[in-house]
Amino acid sequence: MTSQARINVQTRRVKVAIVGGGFGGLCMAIKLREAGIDDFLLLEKGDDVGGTWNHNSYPGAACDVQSHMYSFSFEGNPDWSHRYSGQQEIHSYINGVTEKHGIRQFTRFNAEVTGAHFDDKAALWTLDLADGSQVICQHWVLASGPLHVPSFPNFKGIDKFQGKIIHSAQWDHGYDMAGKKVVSIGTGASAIQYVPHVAKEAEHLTVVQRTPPWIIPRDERAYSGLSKWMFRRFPALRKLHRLRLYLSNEARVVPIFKPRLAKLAEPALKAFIRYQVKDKETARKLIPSYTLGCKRILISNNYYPTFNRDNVSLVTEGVKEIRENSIVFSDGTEQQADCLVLGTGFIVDPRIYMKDFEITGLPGHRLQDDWKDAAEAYLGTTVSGYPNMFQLVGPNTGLGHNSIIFMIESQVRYVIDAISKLDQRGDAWLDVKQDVQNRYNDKLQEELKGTVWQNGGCMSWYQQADGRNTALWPHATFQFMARTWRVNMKDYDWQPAVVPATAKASLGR
Ligand code: N01
Repeated sequence: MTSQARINVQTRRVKVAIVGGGFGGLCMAIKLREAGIDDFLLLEKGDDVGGTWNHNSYPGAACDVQSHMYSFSFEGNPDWSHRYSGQQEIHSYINGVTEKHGIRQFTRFNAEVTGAHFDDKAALWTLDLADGSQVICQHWVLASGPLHVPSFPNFKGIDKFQGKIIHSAQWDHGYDMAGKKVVSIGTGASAIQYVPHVAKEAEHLTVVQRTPPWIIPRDERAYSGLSKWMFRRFPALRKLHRLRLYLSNEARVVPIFKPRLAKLAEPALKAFIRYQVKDKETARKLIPSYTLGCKRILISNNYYPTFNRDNVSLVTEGVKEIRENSIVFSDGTEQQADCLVLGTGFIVDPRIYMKDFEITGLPGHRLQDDWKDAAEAYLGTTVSGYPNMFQLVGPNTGLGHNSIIFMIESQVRYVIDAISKLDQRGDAWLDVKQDVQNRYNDKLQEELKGTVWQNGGCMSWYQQADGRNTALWPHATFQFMARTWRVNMKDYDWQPAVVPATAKASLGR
């Protein structure tokens, strides 16, 4: 069926559709408007903008990148309360930016995309929505983020559990933990933030740790009234502050390539753990055995002291089985539980990475199949065989050392340049050449081999089961900005608006 034949009253036709209303989708919408493109629609699955910062509202949720860096370069906020802001403050920043740029009128909320299909005859994409409607567009931007689908480990017997199960990304604020026995599984970035809060509420909290994270102290300074006034009165000062934060974060890229340098910091951090945790055996269990930086380095001042509380215990045995009202560990011990909190992260299986719906491109291209072994894109933004489809925070654009918003802004600039060039040429679509994409990814994987992520002796969501890292950008962020500054015409096949058979043949498809 062609796109034309599918059009019905519930069909909306736009030049650009954006999927996801987090930082990425919002940035895309703002920059489209600035480029004079108002013919777009932002589709958001939830009932508000914010993406991660709308969904992840667990107690203690906060960002581990400094607020003046974790915000748009073009929308500085002089009023950040602290060096690192909490979820609510970030969410209200996102809402403020949405209002200021009038993006709400372009947004359809509760609009879950369930499929995206390219019609090469019409040179149009059709996005299917859960409510049965469709959006037909020339371009679309997948901005739903890589950490999108919560991971629920398939523990034996979990379906028999009679208590409450809460995932960190789907917190139930109506559930009262007071007087409850809580077992929390996972010790990643999310868990170390909610654990200190749950410990204060629950009668007893058992923290189940498979691999301890490296945690460094958090510089929690509040900005004084004078600082905020200065930032407001003299925006150049705020920009200088941001630049200083950017450069100090950027310097952290060096140990990524020199794991031996990262190791130099480990004795001090081990001493920090022993100093903070009174029980020697617990402190020993909290010390990682892999190189600092191999997994995401976390920041916290209140995680380690939580283990000094009488109502908190640490378990390092694996989960063997879950029963109606308890958890059984691999050493046979059993812990009663009223509530199970899963800080077990997100599914990063390449078949559903960035999306949990079917995407079909040019004939023979289905993203679930093309990404069966590994999620691959060109500059994390375009994928060969999927013309006029762009991704934000796509494969190998994640960071271990600086703000992802810097990467998003670079990608958005690139997408706008691609759309503008296509319009100038009067072409129907652009499609990154397969050999360009292959060469790019081969080189990237080569460069990743020397990094702490591959050689640090750990596994993390950065890696697939075969150890291949398809999540992170292994260079300075300004190098990514330089690479994405402009679209190199030679990297792409450009398809004329009318599709003569000869032109198709010349594309080799
Ligand atoms: O998820 P994770 P997350 N049995 O995948 C454990 C961003 N973020 O939601 O390490 C037992 O990091 C797993 O153990 P192991 C940030 O990019 C940022 O915490 O695999 N345990 C691990 O401890 C971050 O990297 C912020 O051995 C199991 C934990 O669950 C990303 O989101 C805040 C298990 C999962 O940790 C993800 O963080 C929050 C099993 N079957 C998130 N399965 C900030 O900016 C998994 N685990 C602060």
